[in-house]
Amino acid sequence: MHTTVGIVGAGPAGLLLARLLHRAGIDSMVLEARDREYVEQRQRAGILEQVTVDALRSSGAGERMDREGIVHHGIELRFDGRSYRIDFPGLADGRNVMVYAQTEMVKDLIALQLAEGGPLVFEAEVLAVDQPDGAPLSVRYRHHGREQVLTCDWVVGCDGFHGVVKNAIPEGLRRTYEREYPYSWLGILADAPPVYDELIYAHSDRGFALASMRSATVSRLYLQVPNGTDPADWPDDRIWDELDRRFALRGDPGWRLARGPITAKSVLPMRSHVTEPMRHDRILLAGDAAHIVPPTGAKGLNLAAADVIVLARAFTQLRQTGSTDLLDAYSDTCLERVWRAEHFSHFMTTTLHADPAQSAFDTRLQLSQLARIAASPHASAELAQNYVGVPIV
Ligand code: RFL
Ligand code: PHB
Repeated sequence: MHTTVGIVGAGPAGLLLARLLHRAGIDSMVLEARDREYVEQRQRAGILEQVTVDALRSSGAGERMDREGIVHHGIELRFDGRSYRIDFPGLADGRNVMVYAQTEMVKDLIALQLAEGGPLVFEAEVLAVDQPDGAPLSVRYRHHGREQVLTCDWVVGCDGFHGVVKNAIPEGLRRTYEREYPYSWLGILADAPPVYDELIYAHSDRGFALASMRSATVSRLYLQVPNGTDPADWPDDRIWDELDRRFALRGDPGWRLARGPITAKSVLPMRSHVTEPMRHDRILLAGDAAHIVPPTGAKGLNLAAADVIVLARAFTQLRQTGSTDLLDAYSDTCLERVWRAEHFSHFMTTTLHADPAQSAFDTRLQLSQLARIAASPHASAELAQNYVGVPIV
């Protein structure tokens, strides 16, 4: 088997890339280690930037998102028992974000790719990418217990943080930058209506909490917990009580979340990570395979989408003109956006969470920073513009 672009991984990055290439008339094949059901059920992100929304539409997979997605025009910051709204359109050139779950986006992309795209093979675990001199790249993978080989002109590693494609970049040429955080998130899905029509990011002396949603009847909520927390130590009532404490409003002591059955519960660790460069010869990395952000800025999925938008344009230029200019610039183009998002996600994370080692002095600095954001149009515009993301030029 041979294809022009071999794509490893059918998360948002790999699937969106396959769709954009298909629309540009470039053939590709996607190899995914897990089965379809697993990939479609994985609970993850929920906020799409305008750039991601536009790319989904131009990939042909935007119809259900436009019907069911919820446009959000701002977020609420809650700290020191008070709440402040950040208005996106007014502060960020009319831009907004869309609430549409990653699981739904992935289902839409898979259905369309299987209906009218190139091959998308589930339960095909890539073992290694080999680069014989002058010959096409070869991707070795295991499918139904048999080892097979796909040869490709280009290979794109969209295989997430634990992926194998980055191992094909010689170690001496790879640089990694990393930060781990001394806390995790306990995330729940609940059959309970969101109590507010926008997301609430809360700083409290008991730690961070976030109220998000999936629909008018399903809430997605997160609590800061210590690393290594076992979700079994958090019975449902304990979670709801703790959420209410962290979202408490001084002027409205009766404020409570609407409660309902909790349908999923998991703990996720937080990490910042960048691998550079994102291209070596005919091997490219996109999405979590190259970079991870803590979820506080809602950037992970959007960065993955931005990478493959840039990459699809580069392959289109190569096909139409024979020029590799955009492919040559791919790593630098993406890393500029990646590092902006790394900074913003780190800023949001460290400003809103309680580090177990932090002093009362550190907490006062956090509160001063949050008060500055609330009081200053410049400071809130900086947050709003980073949150909604910048267009790809
Ligand atoms: P993905 O989604 O991890 O997809 C990678 C795919 O590659 C497959 N794979 C392989 N396939 C073949 N052969 C191999 N050897 C392979 N190795 C791996 C995997 O099975 C998988 O299907 O990466 P992608 O496409 O770059 O997309 C990135 C986003 O998924 C990610 O940035 C966000 O979901 C991050 N993230 C969150 N971001 C947010 O903005 N808000 C969130 O609430 C949020 N929650 C999360 C998250 C990431 C999580 N992970 C990765 C632990 C919650 C979790 C649990
Ligand atoms: C989510 O809805 O899952 C979500 C929203 C915003 C974040 C992180 C996660 O910053």
